[in-house]
Amino acid sequence: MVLMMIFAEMWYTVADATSMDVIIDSINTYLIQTITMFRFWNMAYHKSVYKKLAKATIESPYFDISTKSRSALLRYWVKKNESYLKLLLLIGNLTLACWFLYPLLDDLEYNLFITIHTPFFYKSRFRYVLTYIVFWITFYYISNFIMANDIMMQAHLLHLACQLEVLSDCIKNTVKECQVQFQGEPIEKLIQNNQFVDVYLKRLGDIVNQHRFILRNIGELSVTLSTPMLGQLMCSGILIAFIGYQATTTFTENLTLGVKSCLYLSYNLAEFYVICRWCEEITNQTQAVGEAAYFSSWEYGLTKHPSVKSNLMLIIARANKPVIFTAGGMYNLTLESYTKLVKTSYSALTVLLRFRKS
Ligand SMILES: *[C@@H]1O[C@H](CO)[C@@H](O)[C@H](O)[C@H]1NC(C)=O
Ligand SMILES: *[C@@H]1O[C@H](CO)[C@@H](O)[C@H](O)[C@H]1NC(C)=O
Ligand SMILES: CC(=O)N[C@H]1CO[C@H](CO)[C@@H](O)[C@@H]1O
Repeated sequence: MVLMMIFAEMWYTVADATSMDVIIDSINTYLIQTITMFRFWNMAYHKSVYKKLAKATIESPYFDISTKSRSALLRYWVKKNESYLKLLLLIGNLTLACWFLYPLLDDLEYNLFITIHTPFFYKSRFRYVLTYIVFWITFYYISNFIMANDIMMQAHLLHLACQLEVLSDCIKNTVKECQVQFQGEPIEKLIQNNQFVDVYLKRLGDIVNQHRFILRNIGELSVTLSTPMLGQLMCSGILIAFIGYQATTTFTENLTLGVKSCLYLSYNLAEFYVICRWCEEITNQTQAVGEAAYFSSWEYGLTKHPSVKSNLMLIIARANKPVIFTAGGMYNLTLESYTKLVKTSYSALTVLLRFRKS
């Protein structure tokens, strides 16, 4: 359905478009659909990776949220996920509402909300209503497909950030939590106790396993995401410039169309922001794991056991090289690149506006 829609929209651009504004308008619609299709295909192609990621939080035996502070961490991330999900859905649906309304509110007769080539004549009252409803259902479905894709992407990234933060908390509190089983005897005494050292080592081993497991998942995800994110970056750049252009040129003439453009612009800005923000968060969290290992109370003399030392060193060494998500290996997905992208798009927008004036 999406492909048919994109095809019909491109047909319109090639065959019927009359001005630059119309061409830009149609590019705005099919660019976002194309990149979503590409991302969806990529996700379907790497289904096994995403399946593993989806199960990683609940099915990992070492994902330990037994303490109050760690279940609070989990709740924090659940809440974050929910609020960003609501934000994206809100902006998306407001955009759609304006999108569907503007052809009904302006003074043109029988115009549709997308620039599309129809192989039949629809400019009579009955046919127009029918065509409008069919396109409305199709377009609404496709738009929700786009939003669902973005939300799924965010959920995958948030899970990883949450797992990493929980792991950091586990590492920081390892000694304290092992102490509990020994009625809170002072640590200076406990390090002489072989039973305690065994308990501690077992726990540390679990943590090392969980760390390796999470890092492997992140590595696989970042490999599968690299190409789609490069596409997303380019599309977002073009879309932000073009929609910004549309918003500035139409706002004074057709208010609903102007509002629609502004909302659509916000959606695109928010979508890419969410991706960059959570990718950076994961990068930061992978680093934080190393710091947590440093603050894990090793200084009481636990490191005189060689395997404690090597396990801690392993964690720190792995955390020393933070995972950075990239778009095609060329751009780091961080908030800094996001700012750069928005700035570039803004420059392109001013060029477009100057071009229009002359
Ligand atoms: C990641 O860490 C850097 C440097 O400490 C900080 O400036 C940035 O705000 C952090 N990013 C997020 C998303 O927390
Ligand atoms: C991406 O981040 C790494 C590590 O911080 C840095 O070495 C590299 O230059 C960055 N790449 C770009 C394109 O900014
Ligand atoms: C794209 C579109 O609907 N443009 C209309 C905006 O409003 C002016 C005047 O109200 C119309 O002439 C345009 O066709």
